[in-house]
Amino acid sequence: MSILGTRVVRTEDPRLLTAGGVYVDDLRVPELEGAARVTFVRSPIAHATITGIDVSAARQAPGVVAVLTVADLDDLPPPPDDPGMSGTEGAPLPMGGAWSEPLLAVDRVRFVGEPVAMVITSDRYQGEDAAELVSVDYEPLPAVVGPDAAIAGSSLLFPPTGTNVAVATGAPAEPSTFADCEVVVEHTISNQRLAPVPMEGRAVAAQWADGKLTVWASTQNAQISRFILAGAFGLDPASIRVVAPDVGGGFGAKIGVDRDALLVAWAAKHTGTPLRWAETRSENLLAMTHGRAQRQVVKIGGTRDGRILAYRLEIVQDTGAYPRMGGFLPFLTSLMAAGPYDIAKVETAYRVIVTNTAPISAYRGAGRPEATAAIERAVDLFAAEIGMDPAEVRRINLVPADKFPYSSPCGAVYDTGAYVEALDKVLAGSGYAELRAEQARRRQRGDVVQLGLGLASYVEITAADAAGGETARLDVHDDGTATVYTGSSAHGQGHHTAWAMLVQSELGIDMERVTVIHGDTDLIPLGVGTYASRSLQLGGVAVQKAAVDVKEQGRRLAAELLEASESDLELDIERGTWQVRGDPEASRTWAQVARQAGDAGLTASVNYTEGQPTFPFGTHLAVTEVDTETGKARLIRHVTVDDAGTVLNPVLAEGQRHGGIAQGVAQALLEEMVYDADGNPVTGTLVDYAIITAAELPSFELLDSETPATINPLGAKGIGEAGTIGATPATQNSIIDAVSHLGVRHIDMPATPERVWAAITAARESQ
Ligand code: SMO
Repeated sequence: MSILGTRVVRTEDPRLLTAGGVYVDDLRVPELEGAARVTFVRSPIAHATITGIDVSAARQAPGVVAVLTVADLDDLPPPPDDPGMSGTEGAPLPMGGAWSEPLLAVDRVRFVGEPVAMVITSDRYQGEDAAELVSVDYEPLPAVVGPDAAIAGSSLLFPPTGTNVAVATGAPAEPSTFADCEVVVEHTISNQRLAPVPMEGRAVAAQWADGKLTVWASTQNAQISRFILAGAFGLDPASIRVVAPDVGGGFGAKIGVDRDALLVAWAAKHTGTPLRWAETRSENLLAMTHGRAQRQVVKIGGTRDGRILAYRLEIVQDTGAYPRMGGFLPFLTSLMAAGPYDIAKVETAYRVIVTNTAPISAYRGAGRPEATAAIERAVDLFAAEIGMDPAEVRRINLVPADKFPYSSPCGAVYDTGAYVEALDKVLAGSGYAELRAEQARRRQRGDVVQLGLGLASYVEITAADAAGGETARLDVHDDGTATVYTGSSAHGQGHHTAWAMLVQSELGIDMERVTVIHGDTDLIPLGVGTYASRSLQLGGVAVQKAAVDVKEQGRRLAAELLEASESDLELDIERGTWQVRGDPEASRTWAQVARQAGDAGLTASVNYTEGQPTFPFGTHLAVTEVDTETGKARLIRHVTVDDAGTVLNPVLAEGQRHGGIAQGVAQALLEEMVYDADGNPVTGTLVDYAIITAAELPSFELLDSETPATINPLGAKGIGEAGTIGATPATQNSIIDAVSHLGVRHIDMPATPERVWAAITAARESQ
């Protein structure tokens, strides 16, 4: 029996759970012997001109090696454009040029947390003290916070551009779009700003020796990081080595390396000292990128019997102080705007604005959760307006199974799907009808604690940049062990388990005898890394193809050893041996076959570029109890189908769903990165920024569904982001549903007790 599809426990865990991982700040390598510490001096003001920086006192402080400002940057080439994902064709990217981000603030700061100077000290604590002595003269400017202030433009972040709107694109509202609709509903909704909060914050170490730069970074992509560093320093990539050791989560915010990491690498050259930097939790909340941050206007229309005919989504994407990948997110939101529904007319339009807040970039789903949140709210608003059960409205409008591949009006081609089946499975698996009956009883009795049912059906694009490909090399050694070198980059997902399973299933080499290496550009110069739920469908396929290649080489070598014809040979997968068909007595092991390969070695390299995006889908049902007197909402059940094609290892897939659901529920219930009107972050610690814990969550009820992708030989789609995408609107919809009989139609996220209570009170007062 093949190991594929079986519940193999993570081989990573014994080490991570006992000895612990080795993260950047744990590294004790000879190259970093005597490394000094970097401390950033960051702007305490959201928007100001800098009229002077005095570092003289700081330079005299104990342990100080150097204090650097922009004046010291003269040995650097001009700043690079956005260090992010390469832009998908058609997306206007407002990066670089007039909007470009200096490495250190030049004469203006644009968000609280922006790096203004760097203090290099022997010990970390000395850096904290010396940084306090750097005196910066700020002349405050009016801060731009939120869409209205940005669009009004009375204060500009980049005065030469004449505007805070970096991009405006899309379809103008066409009145005829909604002409055939009997019912039209419109609403403005907030997809609030979130902080990624990886357990390990950003961390970088850098060393220059003999003209070669080595950077250890907590990153999702060593190879992309190398590319960014090469661009920033005008270096040949061959003279840079990037190593990603254990990485404690990324969620999109660790794609490549950012400006702070570039500064550490540059300062290591400037000072001639190996350097380390690991941010504090406060720095992480202030100055790592944030995610989401869209204001959306949804307009949905259709017939009274539940058919949706038209949908329009207008987005204002806040991209923070500098247009990094945030400028690209609404392109993905627009691409997936129609969701899993067959809607005749769909229009999208968006603006990208700059504000005096931390830059926005990818965060678990990066643009697609925002699309799902918008249309799932719109569908519920439409259902409430026509008085139909939201499950029924979804069933009527979901793309039916016989329409795949389905060309959405937004330009995406959904590969395979069984959307109605996913919905029906969740309704049956949750006992939806009985839950509705219980809800009716509580309403009838006028219970204080009401029950809410929230659905979200979704489809998302994964591996949107599949054409970028992914690499794998597989070596089989003379002792019968094997090594995989993967361009994918593990940071919690379980790649080492998954890739070893692929080798075992193809070659019969036990996965305990397979070593997986990732994240070192000296060993793996070519690769892309892990984001956009791309790993298995690209990197995994590359590993499998390398294994198939090795197998064919093995067949030839075994034929030589057994003096038989290749066509008579077979590989016994259970034993991992080659034999003449029907003659297991005369067999050769992988060790013998590898030795036969001689000096050339038994090895195969693959750069898999034939992949295409895939479209996972599913339905989530959230069940909440809402206390109508206090406004407190509690999630009591969460039932999901998340169909990501053929599952390689249910343990890994379920782990991704668990984490994703928790993060998705967190957006609906708890999390928001808040700035006041002056651009001061007011959720700058984990006391104010409420991340979710197990105490707020029920056990998830995960239902199985596998509709294979047809584009790749593993049948795999992405699973990393799906849970987050479905869970957020399902939870939000359930809270609103719990109080909809009181007249509530919408509550913005996070649905805090205060917001829920205010919505109930406002609805009661207007009746
Ligand atoms: S938000 Mo992801 O790492 O594409």
